[in-house]
Amino acid sequence: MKNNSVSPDKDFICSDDIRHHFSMAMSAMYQNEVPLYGDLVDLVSDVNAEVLTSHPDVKSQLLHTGEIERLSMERHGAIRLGTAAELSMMRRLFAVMGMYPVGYYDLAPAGVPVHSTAFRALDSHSLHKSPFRVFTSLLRLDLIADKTLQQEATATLAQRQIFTAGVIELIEIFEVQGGLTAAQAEQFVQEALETFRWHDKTPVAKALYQRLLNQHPLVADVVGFKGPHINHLTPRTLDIDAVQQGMQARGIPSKAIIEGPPRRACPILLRQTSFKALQEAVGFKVSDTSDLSNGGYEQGHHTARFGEIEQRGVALTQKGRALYDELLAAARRQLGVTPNEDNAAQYNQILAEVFTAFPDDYQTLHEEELAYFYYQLTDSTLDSEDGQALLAATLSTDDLNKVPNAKLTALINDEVLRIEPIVYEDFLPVSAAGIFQSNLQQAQPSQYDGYSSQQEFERDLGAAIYDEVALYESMQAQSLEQCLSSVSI
Ligand code: OOG
Ligand code: NI
Repeated sequence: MKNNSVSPDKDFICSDDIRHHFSMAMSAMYQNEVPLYGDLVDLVSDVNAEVLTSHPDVKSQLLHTGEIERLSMERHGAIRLGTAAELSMMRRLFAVMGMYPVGYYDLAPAGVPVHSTAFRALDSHSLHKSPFRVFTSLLRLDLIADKTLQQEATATLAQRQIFTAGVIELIEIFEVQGGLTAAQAEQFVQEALETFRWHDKTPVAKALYQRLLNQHPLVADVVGFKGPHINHLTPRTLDIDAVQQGMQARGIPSKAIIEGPPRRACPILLRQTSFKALQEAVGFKVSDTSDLSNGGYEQGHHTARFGEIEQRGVALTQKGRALYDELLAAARRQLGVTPNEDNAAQYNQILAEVFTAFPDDYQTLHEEELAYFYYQLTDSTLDSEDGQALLAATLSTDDLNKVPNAKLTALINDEVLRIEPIVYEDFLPVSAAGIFQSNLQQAQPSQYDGYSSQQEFERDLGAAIYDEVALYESMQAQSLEQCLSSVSI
């Protein structure tokens, strides 16, 4: 490739734009591969249009936060990787698109032998330009009890190359130049897409696949394939219950339980549901190379890819999150077993009752410091010098990262400031485990005891993971700073 010597300046395409193009290309590819996903996107867009018409409050909130424009864009996908080298190169690939690892999720305690992070944009501006994110899991082969199989899996993974030579070259150019030109960016999107493509021919024999499957379906899904096919893409809805009903009405086989908190007036964190994984035909490599009657492959099937929908709510502070975790655990304890199809109605009822302990209006969530908010000037403050003077005088002596909540509450009550929820951009480990499990076709161990560590994950990743709470905190503080800097006093 030429252009190695382009100087780092205006000729480069913004990473946000590369991410946007990539997410559109990925969506088109997945729609082609899994047509049911396209039906889901249509259903979600109908439901969202209906909510925006019937709930002007929701519409005005999304206008104020800037989310309205990104609503129809893709939200998240998920992949599963096999080795530290794959994870580290994937981090470098996502960095080209302005996506960085945020949050650490250990799923082993929930019986899923992976640990994960989510690659996403970090600040509001970039998130609004393209909120695309990818939940990325690393398989933990160390949790495989059968040591012979563990070695075979390791050897199989060592032979695959999930990145094209072209994408690696472009990643290196990006790192040296500090950006990609338009032509390079376009080529990058095409080459990067190859990594996420579905392959209907496996590099392993059926017998090995079956042994991997018996160990855990996830092990087969990673080790048995040429690359980390995107396993779902998830649009964002404003009313997940309506989409769940819509799926059932259209005969789309949905998951019985919506993961996460119950339905509320003021949504918190993340609610998710999915349609079940498809059984897809795949050709397994025949080990007997003398039989090439079918091109060296024998027919079989694999179950992995599905569709998911999410509804996002306000991000919680550590205090809010602790309350969420406590209430979710209490609801599950009360149910006594893992929520499933047979106890869905009972679980939903318990969940709703238990969560009455979580305040359900934004004022109280703010006053009790349970959630994060953008501070914005009210229309009357924008029009009045008095309001602006009051704001400037009240906050003049404060460190904007640590303004006492009571002061801000007073400004809100005086209608100098208004609050708008900062949307939760991340994932939830219990929900993620539920999504994984509902899409695996056979029973698995209920938990792994092996220890997991963020440090080990970061070592494999080759970088530190961003702490999501710190990111929300700084978004909140920045919004206050913006209020102050935009007053003309
Ligand atoms: C990831 C499952 C988790 C979510 O939205 O919580 C996830 C996977 O199945 O690979 O995507
Ligand atoms: Ni997902």
